[in-house]
Amino acid sequence: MPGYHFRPDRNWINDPFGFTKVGDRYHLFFQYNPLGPEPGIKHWGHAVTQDLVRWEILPMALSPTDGGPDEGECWSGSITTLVEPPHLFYTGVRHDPRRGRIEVVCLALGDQDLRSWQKHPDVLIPGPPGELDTVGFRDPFVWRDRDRWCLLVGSGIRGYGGAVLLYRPADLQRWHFDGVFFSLAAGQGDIDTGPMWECPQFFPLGDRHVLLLSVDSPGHPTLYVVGRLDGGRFTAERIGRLDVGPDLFAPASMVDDGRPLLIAWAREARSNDAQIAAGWSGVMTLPRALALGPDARLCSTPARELSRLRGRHWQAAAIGLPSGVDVALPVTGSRLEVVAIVRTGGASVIGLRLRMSPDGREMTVFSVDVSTGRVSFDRTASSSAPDAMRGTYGGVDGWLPGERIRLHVFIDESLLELFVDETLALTGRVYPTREDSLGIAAFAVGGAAEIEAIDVWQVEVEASADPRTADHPS
Ligand code: DQQ
Repeated sequence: MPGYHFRPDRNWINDPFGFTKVGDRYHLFFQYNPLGPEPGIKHWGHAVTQDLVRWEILPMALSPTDGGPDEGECWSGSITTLVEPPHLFYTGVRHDPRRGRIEVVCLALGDQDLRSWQKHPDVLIPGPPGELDTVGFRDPFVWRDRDRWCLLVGSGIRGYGGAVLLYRPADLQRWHFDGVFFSLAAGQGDIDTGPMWECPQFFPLGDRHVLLLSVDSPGHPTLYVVGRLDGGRFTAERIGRLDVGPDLFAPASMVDDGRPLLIAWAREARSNDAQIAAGWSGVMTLPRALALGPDARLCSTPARELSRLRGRHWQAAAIGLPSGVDVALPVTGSRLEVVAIVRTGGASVIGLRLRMSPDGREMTVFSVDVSTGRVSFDRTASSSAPDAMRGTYGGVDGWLPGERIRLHVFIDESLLELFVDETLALTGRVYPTREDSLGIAAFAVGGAAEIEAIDVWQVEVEASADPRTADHPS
């Protein structure tokens, strides 16, 4: 079980949203099934933190109402505290025997602590605009462009590809469709942009804007689009993968004093039965800071607040990595932070083996191809459990290594978060079965490399993170 990442200690969570700061407290809402570790019926969970490290779970914010437009489930949405009272926009879901799933935009009004919410009696937006043949209509994201309010809704155009729909208000309780904000034809280019986009997020960054999209396709990639906002339309300059690993989805963003932050859902990569046996499913990534890199690339780094988790420390310098040899580090653990500066020398690939058993039968391999900048995550041998997902994942995002590569790794039991050169991020879940799958080794292939400097910290969960889990009334 992850120790220093945020999650309730039981039941199911997915999609964070409504990431916002009020006074000195950050709030995070999330999809929560209080009845068990399966998707079930989604409610809105609620948690707060002052330091982005220790979270306190508060009573649930929203539950379905019998006979209401959300009688099926309360799906994802967003919150604004720029008005009084705070407004919460969410997806009301119900199931109609003839029409199937019906998704509408609903509203609730909150108190100053964002703890209790009164549902607005009317449906705000009863469905997608009649003039479009859409696939899906959910996850309203509210934002203000100077003095103009906007609501983005995740959707897709049948036979074409993903689309974000724009709504404008007469007032915050009456919205009209104002056109397609952004869309892309599916099946073009190298990136899977899919048929429908969930959980749009939008924020300014420097002189650009950033749109985050969670693609509703089997590989469920999460994309960033950096571009320019012109009136009611958004034009892309660069599209990339927000995270090149297999398990990050539905990020929630906020701008904290000019610093864009995100937290995302780290999905499970094991069977439903294994999740039920564990008693919990889903976990949130660590908070990440986002910045614009060269050529409008979106760069991810762990939020600086995470250094508070650092406990026992080991460091070393000038560790040679002969080609084809695993160099085991004299430090082990299932909750670690590692920062390594690797001089690539003559190597064609450098990497780390993580959560490795002494006999090497269980291990996860994280590597960087020095000439192409491709980052790979190989979990073929991560677990001997038959129901843990295997495979090799990864990607490139136009990043090319220089002479040195900075690897920054957070290991938290089954959750690995990897950052390369303060640019690329990769999130993956692994489920080693052996208690001694705790080792780390470094390697180089195709020529020798060197770890110029390395720091490893044990992450001190008890001392630093104290996630109190209150009972969720249902
Ligand atoms: N999860 C929610 C939807 C959203 C999806 C349902 C993304 O609102 O589109 O739990 O993971």
